Amino acid sequence: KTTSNIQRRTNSTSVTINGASYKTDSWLNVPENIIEKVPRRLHLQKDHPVAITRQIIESVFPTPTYKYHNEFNPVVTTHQNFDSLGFPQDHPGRAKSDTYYINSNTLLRTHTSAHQADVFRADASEGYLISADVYRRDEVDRSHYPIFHQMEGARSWDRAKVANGDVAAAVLSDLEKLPKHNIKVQDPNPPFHDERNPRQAEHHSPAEAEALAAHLKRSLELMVVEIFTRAKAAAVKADPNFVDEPLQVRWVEAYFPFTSPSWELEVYYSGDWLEVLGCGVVTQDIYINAGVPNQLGWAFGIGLERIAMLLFQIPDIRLFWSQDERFLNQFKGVSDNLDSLKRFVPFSKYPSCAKDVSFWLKSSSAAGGNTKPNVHDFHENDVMEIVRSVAGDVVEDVKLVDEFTHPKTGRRSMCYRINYRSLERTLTNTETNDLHDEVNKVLVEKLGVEIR
Ligand code: FA5
Ligand code: MG
Repeated sequence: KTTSNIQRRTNSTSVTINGASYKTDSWLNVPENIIEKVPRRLHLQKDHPVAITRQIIESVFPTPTYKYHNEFNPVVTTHQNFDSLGFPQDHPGRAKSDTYYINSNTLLRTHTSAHQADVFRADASEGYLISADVYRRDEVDRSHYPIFHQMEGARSWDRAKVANGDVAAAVLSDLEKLPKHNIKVQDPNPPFHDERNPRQAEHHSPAEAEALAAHLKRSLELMVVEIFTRAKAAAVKADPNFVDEPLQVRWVEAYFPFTSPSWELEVYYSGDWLEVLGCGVVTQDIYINAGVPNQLGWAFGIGLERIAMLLFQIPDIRLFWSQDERFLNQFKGVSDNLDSLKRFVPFSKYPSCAKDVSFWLKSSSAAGGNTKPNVHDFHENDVMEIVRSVAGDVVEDVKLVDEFTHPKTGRRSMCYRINYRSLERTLTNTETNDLHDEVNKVLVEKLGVEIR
């Protein structure tokens, strides 16, 4: 059981998103509170920190080499989001517990990579940036929200167009034209591990793969330098005595079905390594299937909120959705003058109120026969979504605080702690109690649990 019908009229057979109507079926699991937010498109709202972050990254990947696509429809097919990128049929990302489906083959994109193949096919240009809202069922805390924004970038070279067909030389010559930087970079040594993160030997010579990787890494390092230079300028404006630690980045091997080799870029930030993006050399089958087999290149995907939180020192991801002037006014004018960027000054923090809910899970084969009390058809993301659907943006986080299985009956019990706190005002006791009662009620209705 998933919580597919939260706050939805049970007889509806279609949903309307951005003015278009889509047929639904039993796969529908997008709650109303998500559908309502689809038209917001924060990456396009002038002076919004997500849009400002997009503009700063765009400035590092200039036109005409890179074309910008910022208005792609968030409703895509399972083919676009998964199949075209080589996701195996049993990949966990396809599960209803992780992804918002409208029907069995239509969903809200989980990443901007959903548009990769289409853009390669439609327009054999040198490069692109795609910025867009993306949707994932996930945990609830200050850095996770079911809608966030990504930017995807790619740079391709065409064998038929480069001098002497020598792609490696062309890529290295483009690399020479990029600015240099002097930050500290840690890279895997040796740089390639073909046994676990292979170059595509059937399609690319080692020299080509090395040149593409070098161009990719320098391009993305330059982006991080730009962001952190602006973050530092904002910090100095807030405190003239601000002293920063020298910027350090590292490349970590990663896996994506649509790139090989693949890496993640991490930045050392207030005592910890923070993952900021995923990237790699584009799997050649994607170009081949898109009808541009002569092209080869690299791609990356970055989370815009994660960067914006660093840049502006925004402490809670819910703030991006705030319509409160005390939030929005702080960024006025920055879209037209990126140098005027300042740190966010938090307005007063309102009190929080933590409440626990404990319940017994339902055993899954209730209807007759073969009861297996230890098998539970339960996914934590369902709890997260019920809390978000009932209480909206006044939930700060939801954490599992206790879990046990009864030794005799085999029944499983869970206890979650829900932290209620508005970013905009003080909640009354009655209001918090009412919300919590409603959460309890909906947990029982939708998940069939028994409150303890
Ligand atoms: C992807 O989504 C890949 N499509 C990225 C990619 C593109 C790889 C092109 C290769 C080529 P991933 O799920 O790791 O990968 O997300 C990419 C980035 O999005 C992360 O590095 C992070 O910055 C951001 N991100 C991911 N999940 C969240 C989240 N729940 N909240 C905020 N930001 C997130
Ligand atoms: Mg990742």
